[in-house]
Amino acid sequence: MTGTADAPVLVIGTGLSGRAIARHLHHLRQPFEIADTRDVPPALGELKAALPGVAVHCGPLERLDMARFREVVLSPGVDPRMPALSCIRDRLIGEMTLLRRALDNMTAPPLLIAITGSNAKSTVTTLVGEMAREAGCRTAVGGNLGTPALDLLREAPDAEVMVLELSSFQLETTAQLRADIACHLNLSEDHLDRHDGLSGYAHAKQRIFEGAGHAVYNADDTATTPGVLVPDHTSFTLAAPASEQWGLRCFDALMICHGDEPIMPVAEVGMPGRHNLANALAALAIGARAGWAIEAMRHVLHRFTGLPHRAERVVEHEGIQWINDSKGTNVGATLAAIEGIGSSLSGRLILLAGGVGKGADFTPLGPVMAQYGRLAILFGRDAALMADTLADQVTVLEVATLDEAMEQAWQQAKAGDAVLLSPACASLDQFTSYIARGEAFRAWLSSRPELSAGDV
Ligand code: UMA
Ligand code: ADP
Repeated sequence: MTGTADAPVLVIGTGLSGRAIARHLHHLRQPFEIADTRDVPPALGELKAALPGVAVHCGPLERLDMARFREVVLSPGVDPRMPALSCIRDRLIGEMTLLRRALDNMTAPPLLIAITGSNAKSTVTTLVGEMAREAGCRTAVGGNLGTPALDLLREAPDAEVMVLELSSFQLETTAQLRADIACHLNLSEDHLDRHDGLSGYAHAKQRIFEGAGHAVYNADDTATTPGVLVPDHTSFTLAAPASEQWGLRCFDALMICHGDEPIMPVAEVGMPGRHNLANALAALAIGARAGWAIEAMRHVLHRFTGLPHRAERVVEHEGIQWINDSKGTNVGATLAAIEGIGSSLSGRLILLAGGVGKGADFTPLGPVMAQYGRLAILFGRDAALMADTLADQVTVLEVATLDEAMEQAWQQAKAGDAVLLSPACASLDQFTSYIARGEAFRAWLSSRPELSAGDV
């Protein structure tokens, strides 16, 4: 039996995505087995109980005869370049290929909106989902964020709109997603180890446009321009827009505009920072294409103040803002946060950064810190590396922990300043996740006797 039609499918990975794939195949009554390269993956007993009769293989994949399987479905965290997979490269797929097949089998599939980018995916995906709901559509939101895409098929079987956040890992194994609307927000260095450098990473992201009906891209970032032919497209820019483009124009006040047409004052957008205006424009471009009422989208942009840990204003005390952007885990994200917040301040920015730098080049942070920064306080594993890069352009202070960084910031900040936690690094040297790091930022503030519990 060499990959014949009735041969089993192999699912690799027993995490969130692997379990969703397994549930999907079980629902379709397709024979499958599941593997995990860890000898004892977490919750193995629970997994076996949930999948009675399904073979579960743990440990190195070399122990398996790959030729037995019709197809191999990879979880996003599994690297398709693994040597054990080399003999079945032409039969490797991911969760999104299964999703596409399922949508093709539906009589009334939802409008599929797919969103990628190095940064701002979760923010824009959430915004677009909120806009769709406000416009009165039955809406399912998930993918790399929240519910795995395949689970949405059963959790929201009557959805009219499906909004998916897609990572480069998910797109790497996806050919011809054929999204109705595909959006690429921005490209900057991330996950380079997995994709053999920036061009491999950029290529994976570009797959979002394969077979798409309409492309939405960022006119300020050429790497987001579709590299394949898409029948129709819209773009957004933080500059004055051309006709049919989404952008910003100055009338009496700065306005979000569609071509020449003013849509809403920038001051009425609930999310802080100029970088979030790009996110608002992307969401509007998608929503307009989907045919949702502008009024509904305006409401959402006004009331949506952003997701936790993304440029989240935790407190303002004596004219100093304390902003938690713990999700700023790469240089591109922190650059956007510094520019986005810094450009709106009467004072200067105190940046709290550091952690696991993932081999990134921190040089681009220097010029923006020179422009907007008072001080960079660096903590965690790669603090010294960052300090070496930034010391020529801004005053730097190296400390051991986030708490010490906050103590220093409390002493040095002046009215009009903002203290911004946007680490440009992963958190895993000192925290369990970016969420734990953001919560530590908040906890430190709540413990200050000068701030009352209700403030933070
Ligand atoms: N595994 C192997 N061999 C490997 C690697 C992993 O067997 O070489 C096994 C692990 O032992 C574990 C399982 O695979 O049992 C984990 O699979 P996974 O790493 O693909 O993670 P999941 O739990 O399935 O979650 C994945 C996404 N994770 C990654 O892409 C790393 C989740 O995105 C996503 O929410 C979920 O599917 C549902 O779609 C998280 C993420 O960090 C939020 N994404 C990255 C990001 O946003 O930067 C891309
Ligand atoms: P993702 O899901 O892609 O990680 P998020 O919406 O969670 O995106 O935002 C992650 C970080 O990206 C934010 O904390 C912020 O630092 C940064 N960011 C937000 N908007 C933008 C943007 N338009 N361009 C670049 N970076 C951004």
